[in-house]
Amino acid sequence: MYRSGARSSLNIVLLAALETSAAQDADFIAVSGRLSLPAGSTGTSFAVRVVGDMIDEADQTVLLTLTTSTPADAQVINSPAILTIQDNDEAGLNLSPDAAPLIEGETATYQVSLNSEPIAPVIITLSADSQIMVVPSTLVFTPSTWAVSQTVLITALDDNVVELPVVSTVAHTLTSDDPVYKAWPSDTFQVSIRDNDVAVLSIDDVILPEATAAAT
Ligand SMILES: [Ca+2]
Ligand SMILES: [Ca+2]
Ligand SMILES: [Ca+2]
Ligand SMILES: [Ca+2]
Repeated sequence: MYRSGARSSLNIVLLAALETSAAQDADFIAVSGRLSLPAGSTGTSFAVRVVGDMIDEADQTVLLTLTTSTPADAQVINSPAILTIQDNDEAGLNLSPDAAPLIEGETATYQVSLNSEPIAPVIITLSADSQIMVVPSTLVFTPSTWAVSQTVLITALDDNVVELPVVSTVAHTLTSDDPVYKAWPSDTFQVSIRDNDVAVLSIDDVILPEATAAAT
């Protein structure tokens, strides 16, 4: 904006226009009021408060509109201006720890939580191969419990088969109506399993008669 008169007084009105993706009060605090632009000044400022959240979302925009109370005294240009609210949240699955070494028969636990607030419940289905038992098989995180860690118990199954060390995985498959978590790829917990079985070889006692010399 610029001033052309000896003294101007501008009304400032903040609008959330149709193309705006931000929501008043949830994403920003609307502001309106009167700014004075005294003679000799080249500019002034006003503050817009942006509301922080924990939701991973696209950047959002708000249109800032200036109007003058005395149109003949000043001309407003570049209105509306676009305020872009940059998102600073990142969705993700937290596995802590994300791997464990186990000997057959041993158990371990790890913690699971989400890294950002979902807008719908997130259901995580856990699945493992035949070397591991995992409990529970399902975890549910809601918009109010997403940050509260849940515990998973894993057991390396104890068989009687002599095996080489193997790396098994617990897969975490997400389903949700939340657009970010809905498309989230499966994360895995890795388990390095060592065998506890020993190969046993035995040889039986044997009785053999002396070899008989052939008569001549
Ligand atoms: Ca945030
Ligand atoms: Ca956010
Ligand atoms: Ca075993
Ligand atoms: Ca075994």
